Amino acid sequence: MTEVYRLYAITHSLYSGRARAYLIKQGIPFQEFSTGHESFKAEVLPQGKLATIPTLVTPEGEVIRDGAAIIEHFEAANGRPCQPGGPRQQVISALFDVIGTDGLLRPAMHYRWNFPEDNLDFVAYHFYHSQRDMPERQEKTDYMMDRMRHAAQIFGVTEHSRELVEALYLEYLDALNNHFEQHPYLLGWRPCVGDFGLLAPMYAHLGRDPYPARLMQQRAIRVYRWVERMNRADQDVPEYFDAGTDFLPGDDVPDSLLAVLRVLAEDFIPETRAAAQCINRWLTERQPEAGAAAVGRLAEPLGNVGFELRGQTITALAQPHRFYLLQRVQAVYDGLDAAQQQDIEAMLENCGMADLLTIRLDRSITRSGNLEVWEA
Ligand SMILES: N[C@@H](CCC(=O)N[C@@H](CS)C(=O)NCC(=O)O)C(=O)O
Repeated sequence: MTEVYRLYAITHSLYSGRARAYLIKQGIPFQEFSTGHESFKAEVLPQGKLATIPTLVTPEGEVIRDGAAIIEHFEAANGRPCQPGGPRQQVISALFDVIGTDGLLRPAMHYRWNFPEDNLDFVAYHFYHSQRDMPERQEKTDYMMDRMRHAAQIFGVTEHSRELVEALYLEYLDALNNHFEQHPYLLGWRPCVGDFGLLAPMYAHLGRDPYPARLMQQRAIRVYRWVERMNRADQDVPEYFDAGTDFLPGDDVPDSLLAVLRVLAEDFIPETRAAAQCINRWLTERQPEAGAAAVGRLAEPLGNVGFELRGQTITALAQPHRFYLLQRVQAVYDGLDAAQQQDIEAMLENCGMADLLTIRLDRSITRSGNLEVWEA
């Protein structure tokens, strides 16, 4: 009998889209439940620790909370099918994973919450149906929606910055569309871990809510097709001739992808730099114990940071999660010999991302018992 995994997730959730697509692409049988399902609170939450989605339950009953951890579970067990072999492609894949899960929250939140005429009914339907069927269902729905609406501001979208957030998003969308002209996935003919990370904001919010989905369909057809493709089990590349099956040969990273990163670097680099300074200051002052929660609702909020973007100041929450995933980019680089490191530095210089190799927290983050925690 086939063993079926249980994926606690919901259609409109940003992080759920990343794990779901991975399961689909890897042919892993699963059934999806919302956190409104009775079993979530009773059976899953005690082991998952936080009520976040996605959370996976294996056929043996093991609970894995967090999209990155779900993907890592299968990657480690199955010979890393979504990790390219060469260091250049490995760095790029890990980099898109961080940017997708943490670097595109501003446009994702803006295009969901700031176009209520187009989006509100659609979004409300989904929030309502992710709540348990109890008398306070509507109240809880309103509370969750208000919380997420507020998140847009916390991540830095205000009346003052919205034009800039849109301008940057459209430039990124055009560059990504251009990349997909030659390649169906980021690094060639199959998805890497970075494709799944990038899908997080590009599916539920930017590729599915009515206003941004229409924008994507009309302005960036190839990006829209990639979003569809990422949610299909087959390779789904009929519009490409001479399709291959693997990552690009020779550890090649196409210029078209570096052009995408060049746009993304404009806010990702100054925001990461400012967040690292803020979190390092906090670490010095607070000296959290080894094993204390670093990420999630159990962790203390660490503060807001301001950074400059095209002559404007954006204020956003400093989030350790970005650095948890950035550690993976840095680990690939740290494990290389001097010549290979120079090659990576040159590639990242070329797209404005080189500073990511040196922007580091004073303490590392690891996972323990389904939580991200500070190391000693
Ligand atoms: N680092 C986690 C983040 C998961 C997360 O924050 N998920 C959101 C939904 S997209 C959530 O469950 N939010 C509910 C809450 O924080 O109460 C992951 O990558 O899975």
